[in-house]
Amino acid sequence: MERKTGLILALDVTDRGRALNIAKATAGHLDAIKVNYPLALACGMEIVRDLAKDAYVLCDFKVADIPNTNRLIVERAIASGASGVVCHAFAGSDSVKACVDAAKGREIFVVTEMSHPGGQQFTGRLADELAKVAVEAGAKGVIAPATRPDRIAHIRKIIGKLEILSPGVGAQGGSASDALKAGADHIIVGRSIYEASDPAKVAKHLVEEAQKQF
Ligand code: OMP
Repeated sequence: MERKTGLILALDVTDRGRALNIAKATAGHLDAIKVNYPLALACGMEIVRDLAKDAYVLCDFKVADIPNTNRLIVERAIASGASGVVCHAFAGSDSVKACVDAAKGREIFVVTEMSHPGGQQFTGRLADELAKVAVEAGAKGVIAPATRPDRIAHIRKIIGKLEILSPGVGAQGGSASDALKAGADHIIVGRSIYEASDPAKVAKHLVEEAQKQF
């Protein structure tokens, strides 16, 4: 994922018109739009097709199944226009490898430690191993928590030059500058942008904050 602004919008709304309006209003401030289940289940994969005409779409389906099912899911996301897909590593190296192979040059990002409090319960304990699986499977990058910048710095040591996408800025309490200073390449922001009365203004401010760290 090319870094121009450092900002990925998590478009977790469930109304097609609202999603397209927010995407259009914020477009100039974004490196990518992340589509998770709420939007895809509400609007179908047609929304990925539409957004992908003008943007890098990251399908955050947190793929975590046996290799064959993972392959089928990633193939469907790519066929709908996704440029990247998020998967979990706890299903094992073979399952992550199946995602990388199915992506055929598109990008796979692997979740390490999750950003919410419960992320420390299991994923935090296994984060080193999950990050190693990402490296060994040939993933493009990992997801690491803006809510715990020290963990971003720690995971950076394990993954070397792989990309770090970091959620948890704003609504979950993390800060854009702390995450980027700790080694994140992009921040992922949802509610702070899409619940704002002026999403473009918030996105612009976040990008200004981010650019100071580049
Ligand atoms: P906000 O908390 O509204 O900014 O949204 C954060 C987005 O990042 C949501 O789409 C989450 O599903 C996603 N996310 C996390 O919040 N924490 C994680 O550990 C991983 C993800 C993710 O994989 O994107």
